[in-house]
Amino acid sequence: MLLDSIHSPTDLKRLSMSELPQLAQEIRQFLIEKLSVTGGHLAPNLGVVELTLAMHYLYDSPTDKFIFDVGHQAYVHKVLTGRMNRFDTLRQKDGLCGFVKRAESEHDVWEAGHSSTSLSGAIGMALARDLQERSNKVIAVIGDGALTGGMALEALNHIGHEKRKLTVVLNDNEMSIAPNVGALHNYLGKVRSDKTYRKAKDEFEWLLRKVPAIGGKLARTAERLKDSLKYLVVPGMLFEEFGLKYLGPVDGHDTEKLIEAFRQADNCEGPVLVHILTVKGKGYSPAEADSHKWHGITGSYKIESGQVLKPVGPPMYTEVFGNALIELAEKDERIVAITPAMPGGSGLLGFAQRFPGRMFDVGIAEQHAATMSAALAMEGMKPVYAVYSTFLQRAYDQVVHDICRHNANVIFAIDRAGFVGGDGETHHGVYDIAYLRHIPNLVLMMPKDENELRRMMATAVAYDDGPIAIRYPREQGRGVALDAEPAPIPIGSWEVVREGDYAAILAIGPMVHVAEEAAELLKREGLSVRVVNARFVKPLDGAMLAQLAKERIPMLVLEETAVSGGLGSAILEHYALHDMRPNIRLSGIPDRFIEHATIKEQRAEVGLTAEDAAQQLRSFALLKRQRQTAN
Ligand SMILES: Cc1ncc(C[n+]2csc(CCOP(=O)(O)OP(=O)(O)O)c2C)c(N)n1
Repeated sequence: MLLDSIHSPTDLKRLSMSELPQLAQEIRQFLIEKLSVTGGHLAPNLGVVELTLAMHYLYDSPTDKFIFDVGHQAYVHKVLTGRMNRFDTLRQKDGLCGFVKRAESEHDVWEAGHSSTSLSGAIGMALARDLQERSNKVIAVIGDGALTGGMALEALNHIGHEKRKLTVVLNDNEMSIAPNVGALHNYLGKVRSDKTYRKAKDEFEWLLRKVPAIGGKLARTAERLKDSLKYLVVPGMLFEEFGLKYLGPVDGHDTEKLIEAFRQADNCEGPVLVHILTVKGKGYSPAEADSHKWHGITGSYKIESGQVLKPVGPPMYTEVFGNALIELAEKDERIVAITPAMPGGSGLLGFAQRFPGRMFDVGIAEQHAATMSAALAMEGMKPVYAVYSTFLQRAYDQVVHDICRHNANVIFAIDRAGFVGGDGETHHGVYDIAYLRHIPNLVLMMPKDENELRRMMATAVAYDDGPIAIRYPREQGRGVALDAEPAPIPIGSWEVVREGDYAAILAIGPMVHVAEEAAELLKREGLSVRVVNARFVKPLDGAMLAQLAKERIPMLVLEETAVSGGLGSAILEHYALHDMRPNIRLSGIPDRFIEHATIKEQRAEVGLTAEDAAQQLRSFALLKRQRQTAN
């Protein structure tokens, strides 16, 4: 095995070019085997094996800077930079991160998780290099999906303006997670497939080589002709117009050709875009056949059959949302669904099939999706903007400026609220309460189970007074029965799910059940604890809060969200504004990033378990007894 001898890029450079295809084969086998146990981003990584080999073979990382967009396709890079023996721990607690991670290796120079940041990273590093008069290379790897993100286009615009030396590798596999969409995608398709275009390019380049020999006026005419002809026949002219030299398309599975293209790029002045064509899932037939499914696998799979082992039990919240949306849309023609490149992850594939004309995949464009939703609402539609909590961070200003300020009837379906497990710190949905609850006009709620999710969707559709958001977790439902006709819930109403007068836990989402467990633990110790499902984060249930304060009952707020700016802080503000001073403790996520692990481990890490909650209440109990004794 060649792979056994590779512990660093230096080892790779010792191989001959002709040995690289065998090494590529071994790396593929390695990834297919390792990920069959841990899960992970298999298809994107199988597609970049030769690319990553070529980069490490030719360049000198970490002096030369490799910037991977999203960072989900850096497994091969990790294999080549001494982390092969850690793949059994991929995406697990204290194990190898599923994305680029600076703490792991000096070769990881730029972290991401969210897409379309690599070109900004690349131009920033190129500028720093030039200002410090260094001569290292900067190479950004960006997929055709990530290129549709607004940030990437902003950066491209600036890169062309700055004209600094850097290489953008456009890894074109025609896929985002789902099939890529949009005009840019169509343009790349044309460049990729149009044979006459390619033939014309070859003939034209032959002609160009002849032209400089001609002198005088004729040469100037020829130059002009050259420029106008270029528009017609040079593939990638769009990028040339942006100010980048275009090279390609190059076969992204031919290491020699890739190295040749990179050498050519290095010989150019200024920024170069190398357009490479790859197959997502290359070398593993189930992944090649369905790279959407194999983009990211959460659990394990059987290598032979490609069968992915799914958890048994109740459906995920995502699925309940998707099904309920179809039911609602059958009855209400105003309903349309919007997704920024996540039709599968957001549970919208069924909706897209049932209502193809009412579903809009806008590409990786969270900001555009938000503003477009505002306009749809203002013209009488009921847009349901389905988005992961973490990616909605991108569209904060659009939510404030275009949706809430217009008081537009947009429904936000915010998936992956709370911890997300293996994707880790870049993907947790733990800030949305903090970045949404202070915006005027917005209603924000979270269900305690899948039936309440359906009721909240009915609530949202019936609500015509402005924007309304439902956040729900990345987990299976509770397995509760679903009402045939989900009834809307009065806006701002909380629910007492368990009576008790010794202390109260105010909780949302999955924490309601943690609270119930804690109450059960304490019942055995003779303490009766009330559990409140604080399902509206905004507006809060002012009447219930007043009642709780009046009773002088000690309260614990339990939420799987950043404690700073979360539900607990909203409750404290409410009491402060109403001049009430009840005894409250907050339990949520502390002020630091929480790394990859299982959701259960992440909750345990920050003290969001039933035992932790019970412990907090025991000390309340102690306090109360002390107070009683003192009185
Ligand atoms: C801002 C943001 N939105 C959505 C995602 C989810 N996401 C992760 S990878 C990906 C597709 C990227 O496609 P591409 O850049 O072509 O890379 P490929 O996986 O095909 O290699 C998407 C939509 C994200 N990471 N960041």
